[in-house]
Amino acid sequence: MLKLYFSPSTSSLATHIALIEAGAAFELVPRLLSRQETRSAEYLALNPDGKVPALVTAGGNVLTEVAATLYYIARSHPAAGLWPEGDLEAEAQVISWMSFAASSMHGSRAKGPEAVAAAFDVANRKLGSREWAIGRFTIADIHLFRVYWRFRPGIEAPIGTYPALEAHHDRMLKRPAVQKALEAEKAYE
Ligand SMILES: N[C@@H](CCC(=O)N[C@@H](CS)C(=O)NCC(=O)O)C(=O)O
Repeated sequence: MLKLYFSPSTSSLATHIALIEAGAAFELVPRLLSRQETRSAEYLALNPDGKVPALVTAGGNVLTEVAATLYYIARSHPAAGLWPEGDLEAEAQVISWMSFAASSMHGSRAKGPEAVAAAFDVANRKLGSREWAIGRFTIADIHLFRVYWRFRPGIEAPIGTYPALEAHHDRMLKRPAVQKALEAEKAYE
């Protein structure tokens, strides 16, 4: 069984959502940031970077970085259709979106609210009129949603500033897997 080391409402939420979307069998292992549990010797032995998520795969390997965990889950559960297998252009677009979410979007927080707003503006324009990041639902949407959902309350922008992102966010919140993951993580806050 897959094992997800997580802390509620953090980057690991994306992996948690993907596991549920995929219908994977998994165990949740809390390592709370609020208690600095990711800084323990035990956790650092698992992930020297001291960050969540960390996913223990079916092969017993520890996988870190949101994008890698989402890729692993999507590819190991093909029936869920979270990865556009065999469509090279679409596969590359998913990687492009996840790289953007992990670097430009997630990385913007350390630079302050103006940088977050600038990254949101780019994401909003990239998304445009599409319902999902690459046109159909994939792991790119899970990654994009998690970063926007978490960082949006930290910036002062009236409703309507990022219409495409806001609509994407609302669409994601309607997904049972997203609701289930958010509900499950509440118990650890
Ligand atoms: N690049 C990493 C970022 C993961 C990350 O920043 N995780 C944060 C929570 S959102 C964390 O565990 N921080 C703990 C720390 O820095 O001590 C990824 O994509 O997984």
